[in-house]
Amino acid sequence: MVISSLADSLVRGVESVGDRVSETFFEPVVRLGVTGLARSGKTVFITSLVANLLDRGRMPGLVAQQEGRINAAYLQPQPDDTVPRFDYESHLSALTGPQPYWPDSTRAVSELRLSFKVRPAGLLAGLQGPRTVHLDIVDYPGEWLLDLALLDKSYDDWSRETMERIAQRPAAADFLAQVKSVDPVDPHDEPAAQALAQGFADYLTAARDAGFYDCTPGRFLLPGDLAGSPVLTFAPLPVEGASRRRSLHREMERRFEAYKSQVVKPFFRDHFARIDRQVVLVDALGAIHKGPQAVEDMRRAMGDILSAFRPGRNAWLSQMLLGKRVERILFAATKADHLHHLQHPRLTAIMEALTREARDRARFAGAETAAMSIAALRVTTEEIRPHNGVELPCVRGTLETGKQAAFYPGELPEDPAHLLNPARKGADTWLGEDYGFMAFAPAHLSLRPGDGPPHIRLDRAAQFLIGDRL
Ligand SMILES: Nc1nc2c(ncn2[C@@H]2O[C@H](COP(=O)(O)OP(=O)(O)OP(=O)(O)O)[C@@H](O)[C@H]2O)c(=O)[nH]1
Ligand SMILES: [Mg+2]
Repeated sequence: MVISSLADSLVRGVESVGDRVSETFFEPVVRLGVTGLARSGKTVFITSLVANLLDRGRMPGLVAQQEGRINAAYLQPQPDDTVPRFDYESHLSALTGPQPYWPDSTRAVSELRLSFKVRPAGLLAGLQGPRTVHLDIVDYPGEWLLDLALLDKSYDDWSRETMERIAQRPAAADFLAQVKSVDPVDPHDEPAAQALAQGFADYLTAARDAGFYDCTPGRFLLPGDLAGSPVLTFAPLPVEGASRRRSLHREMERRFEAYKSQVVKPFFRDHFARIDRQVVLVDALGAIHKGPQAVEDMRRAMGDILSAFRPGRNAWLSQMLLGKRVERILFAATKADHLHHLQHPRLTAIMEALTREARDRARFAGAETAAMSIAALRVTTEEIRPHNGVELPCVRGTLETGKQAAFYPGELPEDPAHLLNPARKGADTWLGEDYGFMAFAPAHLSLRPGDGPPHIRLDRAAQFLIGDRL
């Protein structure tokens, strides 16, 4: 334990020296982490952000662009040879091709380097030539951050807590029956272990589909190339009294520990620890549409996710970070093009309230935070439609079927407490108001030269995240 933490800090130490050396050559690197829970909009966000940074016609809110100081932006080979490259070209052609469609789910970490040639601002403007700034964008699933909490837990604590939490969930019934049918102190038997792990993974998948966000260990849902390996072949298995050597319980415990040291820690060490700026994408509208329980569950998951940004929360992580911290965190409610802009301030207020606790702590820890409502790819237009004598602010877009439809999603409350309080109190449905959600397809685009894809406030998001470094 001591040796491995020591080695971790050494690696970070060496890396920071490397970072500093490249900074002295005036090529600063900004590492931007993009995360969020499944389907929150990470892939679309990165694709549209990069496209709009390459062709900046729709980025007036980015100050360096407004001041005409960005001479060029171009994609470059990324610095990390073992991380998959973010497949920008395929995702962009999905979104902007002749028959546009939403990109497939991506279930692993990936990276892309975008470099800028910028002229300095202010007093230095006339004295220095253009300099190069590298932006490394790292896409990773928010579920992986939830795993940080596992590091502090023993296998038995984790098993007990998990079983308590899922005891009443219909989606867990099969798995709970399965656990009852095995004796944890029986000798380890691989098929039995595999069946339990599969049962647990099936429960997690069903729970996520039912709108629960507390679905850890994160890699069970997103196994990637770890699928089928022993680090993912375990499940919670509470034991009464002492565990025996070579028992099923003992082997599960060993694998849980392996998951922590060989899956969770490397992610935090190799990716998380190096992030300077972070955007956390939240599909708040999707949760509101699913109902109060989904909103409450999302609020809690956000709190857990964000505790990773609170130095000191975890001893191992603080030691590895060596005082380095994320400098800015943006909480962005995505897919705001489902709402008429008149409702955007309300969505932002809900976003702020959803993450209030967590943001207060992050701010306390020295990071600057902001909340925004954005659409990385705007696929709707706005219109006001009369309905029963009132004018409803609607949005119009193309459905998956190719048909056009106008849609009124319901009126979000001015005071976010009207949503968050019933959610906190365990209400089953929203009183009085129904919040609809319509799946619009991306529209066929014909872009003017120099323009990126249409968006809402992506330029302001970019300004907050990286504007000061350009
Ligand atoms: N209208 C609208 N829909 C969006 C936008 N961004 C994302 N979506 C919708 O949200 C879905 C998920 O977006 P992705 O970018 O694939 O989300 P992700 O977080 O990468 O998802 P995973 O890779 O599955 O974790 C898309 O398929 C779209 O249906 C947006 O800006 N506007
Ligand atoms: Mg994705």
